[in-house]
Amino acid sequence: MKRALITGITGQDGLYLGELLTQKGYEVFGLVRGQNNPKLELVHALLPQATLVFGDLTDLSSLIRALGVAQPTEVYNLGAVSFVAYSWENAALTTDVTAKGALNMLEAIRLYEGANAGSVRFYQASSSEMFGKAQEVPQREATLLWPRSPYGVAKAFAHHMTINYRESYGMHASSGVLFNHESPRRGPEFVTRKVSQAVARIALGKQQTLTLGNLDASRDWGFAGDYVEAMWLMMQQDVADDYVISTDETHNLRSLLDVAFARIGIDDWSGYVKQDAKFMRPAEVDLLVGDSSKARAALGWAPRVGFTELVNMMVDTDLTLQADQA
Ligand code: NDP
Ligand code: GDR
Repeated sequence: MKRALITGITGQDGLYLGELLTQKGYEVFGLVRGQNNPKLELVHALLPQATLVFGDLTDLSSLIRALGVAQPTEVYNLGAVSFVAYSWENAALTTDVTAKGALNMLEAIRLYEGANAGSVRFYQASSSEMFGKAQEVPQREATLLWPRSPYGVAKAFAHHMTINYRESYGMHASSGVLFNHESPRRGPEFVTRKVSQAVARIALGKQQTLTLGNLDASRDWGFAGDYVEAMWLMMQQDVADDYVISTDETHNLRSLLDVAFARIGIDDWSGYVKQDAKFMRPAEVDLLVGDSSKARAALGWAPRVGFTELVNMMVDTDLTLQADQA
């Protein structure tokens, strides 16, 4: 039986990946931080067979211990401070968790593997935020990294460190450069979920308006359920490598609003949406769109859920959730 250790199992991707690996017959272990993590109940409900190990990416000894408990064949490093806007206000913490945390996990695996380099396959959750001030459109594996946020810088460090451990120690370490992926499980701080929640509340008469930042931001938005399959596929390759994962389509925030409001029968959303400078970022990543042709050819991966279907799925789920709440 294959055994997988997932850091960040309480997050959006950790939950989908845990479900996928359980369906594939894996024994799943999840690293959970904090002595009383509020998301534990959710993990127990969705992943009843998973074994949870307490630890923190900033604590190397806890990672060594987690490897000893899980004895994994695959490690998926999804844990991070992942909210870009927050990373300016917490740059050192972001560096400790998102950058140095990845190094800690690589180092823990190197020590755990000993003479058996490559016996544990490692996945690093890299990000399109590393492309930042995009040096070419669309962005592919070879595009120069130019991160524009402390989060992007931290992810670039972790990405290069993953490649470095592969090249220096022969580790089976892959980096998935994933573009934005969303779902009804997305944290409410991210813009897609902020919109789907607000639109649902407006439909139910619970909220009047929605306040956003830069409406011209464009993203390549896919469905998280599709993207965890790409992570798994990378880990099944004999040779570790790096892959861009994206839909290869870009949409701006205005078209996200068009689709979300249309779902509740509103064609002109201008009276419902306000802008506030507090949601603008010190440096913006204006246009991100991926070129995932390498992954499509080498892994046989392709996204299944399109943009409109994704937004509708999120609005529909929030309509149900909001209707259930008093
Ligand atoms: P989430 O924000 O939903 O989840 C982040 C996870 O990291 C949570 O489980 C959180 O646990 C955990 N975590 C935070 N700090 C620590 C720490 N010190 N030690 C251990 N775990 C910690 O992110 P997603 O699921 O959306 O993303 C998964 C990964 O993929 C992240 O690394 C993200 O940066 C990256 N990524 C995401 C993309 C996306 O569009 N979703 C695109 C590209 C990359 P806790 O419950 O304790 O808070
Ligand atoms: P992002 O996602 O920064 O791309 O990072 P987010 O949804 O936060 O922002 C997307 C774009 O929307 C603009 N925007 C707003 N964003 C938020 N959160 N709130 C607002 O009110 C708002 N108004 C406009 C932003 O300026 C931005 O341009 C996500 C995270 O999951 C990262 O961890 C991951 O690495 C990248 O995606 C790929």
